[in-house]
Amino acid sequence: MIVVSGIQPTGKPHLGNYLGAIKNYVKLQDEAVANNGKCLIFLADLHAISMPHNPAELHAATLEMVATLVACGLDPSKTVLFNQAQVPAHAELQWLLMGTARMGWLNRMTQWKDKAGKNREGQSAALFSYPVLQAADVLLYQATHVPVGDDQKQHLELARDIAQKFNNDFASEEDPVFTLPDPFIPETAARIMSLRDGSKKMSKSDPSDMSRISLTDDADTMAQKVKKAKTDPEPLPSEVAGLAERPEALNLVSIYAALAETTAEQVLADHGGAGFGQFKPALAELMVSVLSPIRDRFVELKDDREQLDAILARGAAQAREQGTPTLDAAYKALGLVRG
Ligand code: AQP
Repeated sequence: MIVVSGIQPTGKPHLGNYLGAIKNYVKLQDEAVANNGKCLIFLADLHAISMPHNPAELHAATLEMVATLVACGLDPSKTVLFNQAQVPAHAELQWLLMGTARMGWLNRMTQWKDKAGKNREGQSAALFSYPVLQAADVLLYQATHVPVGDDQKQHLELARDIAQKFNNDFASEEDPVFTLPDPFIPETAARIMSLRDGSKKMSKSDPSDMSRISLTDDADTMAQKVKKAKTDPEPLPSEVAGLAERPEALNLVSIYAALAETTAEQVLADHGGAGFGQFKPALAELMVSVLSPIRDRFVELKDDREQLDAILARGAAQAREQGTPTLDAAYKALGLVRG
């Protein structure tokens, strides 16, 4: 069992990142330890430069993200926690895979289409080839389990296609260079939506801070955001089918279910018939009880620069060692001569 996943230090991590991905990092970290496996979680700082960015903010956000992940329960003695920029093998393997990835495959990626919008010509080449770096990130360590939110499913399928084609073209079925990774997507909360618009996913880059719950928000801010969340005038139905045309109501019920570690059916069995005037305070109370301890740990850790740097340096050294055999095998399979 080799667990690998990453998160971009492009802003403050939010409830969607937590319920869709980070919670599963922690769960799989413990399973990996119990099964003599490995867990590697990285800050995707190389991905972060695919969009316009401020270098000083990227550095600060990278350290904040480490503090957040540790506050959420990632334990650097169990998980290899590092940033991509300290492990050059990620960028090297991306280049080696660029000969295998097809333009048509990348052109079909919905994240590329969404982020580029109508201005494709004006986007960075890094944004277009972003999924190839993602493939390198997981293939480098022979990942078996990749905990991600639903929005990353397509990129992981692409990583499998790249691995399969590379193995077919340059290796053999008996002795493949890469393992085909499987996504690990939560059943509830695989895609948490914006609090302002139930058709858009909650995102760090949304210009409205009211659209997301940041893991660093204090209790009052969280309660305010839940109170102001967009809803409709109807009371909650008693069955999930009743949420079909109500994306904002479905989102709040899903958030409640994921935080309470129960199902949407159970939430509606308990709260069906309630209006949002009743349901929102209950949701805010639950959210604060789950997220406040994370925020408290984050506040303790965030200014301990020495500890955060040490975590990243140690993790990077382990990751460099771990990735070497696969990188060597990829160079060799391609017939590239190295020293
Ligand atoms: N709304 C979401 N619901 C569930 N899971 C989510 N993830 C992101 N948003 C949601 C999952 O969080 C992990 C880390 O994501 P990321 O930061 O690497 O990239 P992202 O998907 O691009 O996240 P954002 O917040 O939308 O960032 P920006 O705005 O910078 O692009 C991934 O596993 C992702 O699935």
